[in-house]
Amino acid sequence: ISKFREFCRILSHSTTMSDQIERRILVTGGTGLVGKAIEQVVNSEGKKPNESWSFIGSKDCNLEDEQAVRELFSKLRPTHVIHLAAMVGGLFHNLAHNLQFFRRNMKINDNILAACDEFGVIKCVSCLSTCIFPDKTTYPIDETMVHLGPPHDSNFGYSYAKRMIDVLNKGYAQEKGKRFTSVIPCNVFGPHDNYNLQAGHVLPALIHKAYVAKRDGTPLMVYGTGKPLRQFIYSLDLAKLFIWVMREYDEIDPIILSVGEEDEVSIGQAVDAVVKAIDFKGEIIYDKTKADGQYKKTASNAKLRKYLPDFKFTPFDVAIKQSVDWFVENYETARK
Ligand code: NAP
Ligand code: GFB
Repeated sequence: ISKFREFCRILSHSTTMSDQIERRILVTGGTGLVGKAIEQVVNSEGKKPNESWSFIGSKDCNLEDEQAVRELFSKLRPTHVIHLAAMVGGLFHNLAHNLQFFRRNMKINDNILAACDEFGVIKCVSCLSTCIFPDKTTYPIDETMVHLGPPHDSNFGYSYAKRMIDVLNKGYAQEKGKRFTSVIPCNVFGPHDNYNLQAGHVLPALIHKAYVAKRDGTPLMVYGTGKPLRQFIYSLDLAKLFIWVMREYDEIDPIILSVGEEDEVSIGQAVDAVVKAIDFKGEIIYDKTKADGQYKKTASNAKLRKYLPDFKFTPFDVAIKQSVDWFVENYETARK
């Protein structure tokens, strides 16, 4: 493995050195929160002359269908894949559908990596999540801890399916010499999020609920105690890091893409940030009959900082304001 890694480093360095190698990049999950952020960054930074990008959603191909995936790869012939597509959701969606989260994501992930292998994809970057780490753990969590114990029970289906991506990546490296790797984002938010109140994550749900409460003059209902702690990364910051991983990162082992431990906030602080950004002045009610989920999943971004010591994250309040403004401007067409 170490000789292979050295070879990859040379290959990757030569690739980095001469960015003349043509890259046909397929982004699965390209119509979602993270995919749309990557598309925005790629379009705003200006495309590299040797790169062409395809962003696909489920209408382009149902990635649970093995044959459809092979036909997609045969048509597009990608050299690089950013694999985002998944059944995704917040705490309450996971609590209600652990089996679906496991089965659908296992199918999607196995189909994508098998097609990457069959069609000679040079590099595939898949997406895990900080919520998949062991629930009983020491802090801060780091990349070496993915498999060291069962995940929080609320999302075991999603978590085990995500962990199998790391197992598949190791298998493809060992048996086929493939460069398939993964990143581990903390909670993500930003424009084009999923604002559905049953399936969505906490920040898009709060933004949606605060918008309606302000419009109708009703109280803002927050679930749980507001005490759990989360690290939140702005989707546009994550997008820049994802593009860097695709172009420069050459390890098979995953890398956490998260704000620092010191940027962790409570759900209550997240509520305050949304309320301030949307200028809601009504009553806020915490419904403590609803689940809190995992209390904390504090992750270290030390490995990322070793590679990118100067990367600047958008300040949380600024990112929340931009996300709220996007939702207000796009209320009619937003996913909700
Ligand atoms: P999202 O907004 O829900 O988007 C999901 C994407 O996957 C959409 O483009 C969707 O297509 C596509 N998709 C779902 N099922 C599919 C299928 N059967 N065939 C083809 N495409 C399918 O999700 P996201 O928040 O951007 O998440 C992207 C990745 O980041 C996921 O792997 C997720 O696990 C990971 N992640 C997310 C968070 C977070 O807080 N959001 C945190 C950590 C990791 P349609 O648009 O057609 O439905
Ligand atoms: O983003 P979220 O749904 O998922 O956050 P997790 C759940 C936390 O926010 C809980 C509180 O403490 C909830 O009580 N909360 C308050 C709300 N109001 C609301 C609301 O209206 N909607 C929601 N959804 N929460 C997820 C994992 O965990 O993290 C997923 O289950 C995924 O698999 C995601 O990986 C990144 O952060 O708790």
